[in-house]
Amino acid sequence: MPEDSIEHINFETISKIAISQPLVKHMYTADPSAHVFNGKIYIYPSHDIDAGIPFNDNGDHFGMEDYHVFSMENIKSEVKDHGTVLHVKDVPWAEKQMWAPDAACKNGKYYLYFPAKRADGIFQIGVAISDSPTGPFIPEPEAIKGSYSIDPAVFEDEDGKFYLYFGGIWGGQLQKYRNNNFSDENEEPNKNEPALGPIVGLLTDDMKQFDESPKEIQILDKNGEVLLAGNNEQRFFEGPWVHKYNGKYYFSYSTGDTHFICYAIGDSPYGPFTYQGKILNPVIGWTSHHSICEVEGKWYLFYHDSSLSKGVTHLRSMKVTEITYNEDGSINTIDPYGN
Ligand code: FUB
Repeated sequence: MPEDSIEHINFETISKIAISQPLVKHMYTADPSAHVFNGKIYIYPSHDIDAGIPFNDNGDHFGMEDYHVFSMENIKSEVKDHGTVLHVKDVPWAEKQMWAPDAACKNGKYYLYFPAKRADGIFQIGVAISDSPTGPFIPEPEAIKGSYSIDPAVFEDEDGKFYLYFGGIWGGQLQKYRNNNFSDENEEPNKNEPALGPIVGLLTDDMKQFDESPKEIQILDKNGEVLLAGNNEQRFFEGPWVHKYNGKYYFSYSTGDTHFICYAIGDSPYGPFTYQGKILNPVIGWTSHHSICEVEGKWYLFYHDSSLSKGVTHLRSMKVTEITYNEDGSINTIDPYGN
């Protein structure tokens, strides 16, 4: 949704028909990664601020500096803000743009994975560690070796292995990489070439490094062909997330410039995943970014929109709504404004 269209939107009407309200209104939050740890819901979002940087396709206006953690006793309860748990000034390798994070719990320790730009303007992914789900998190001195781009998401498989998914094109810089190598000359593929896939790597036992060379994931159409770069309504753009439902791996993601949250299904955490459809139609604001979390036997989509800020793309609010599956495992598409 181009920013210049927002003046035509009646935000009072939008907020009346929106299927859910912001989870918090005292600050702007986005990219909510939700998990149930020890029976309680924890949300790890971006903390949106107005850094005074003009809008551009590189996302420079997303000038976030820190992270807060939020918790809920149950899906209907109040949301508690646990305050700042990590600030960019405390991360030795990072300079700016603390974008979408995620967290994992292993053996009583909590790991916050986050992207940030180094002083040379290149995104990497770091990890910060705590004894509590609500931090504070102590960052490792260096970024994760071999990490790049943005939007880390951690998936714990039933065998106890943890996988780190990441990647985002345009401002997220994924188009600058091929086979894990950076070149400033690399760009997005042509429209009739295979789209760039998200990246996944198994994490080491200590959760601090990759245990293998990260691998590109393929998202296929129903004929088994890799989605093409020109297929903007279906191809991966950013915001990877994996959950498991009835023994299948569901890979969901944002299509960026067409503003959908889509999903694809596979039989392995490495894919390939076959495209299935849309989970969420476009929200107010340019970006769409989500997580999917099971709470007490029901499944929820945590997402964001910019309705509270009246359409300011980099001032977003996290929300939650239930998702429903059909017998065949497909997910019913959600319209955020109830149409
Ligand atoms: O929040 C900054 C960026 O916007 C995220 O990393 C992207 O996924 C998009 O939501």
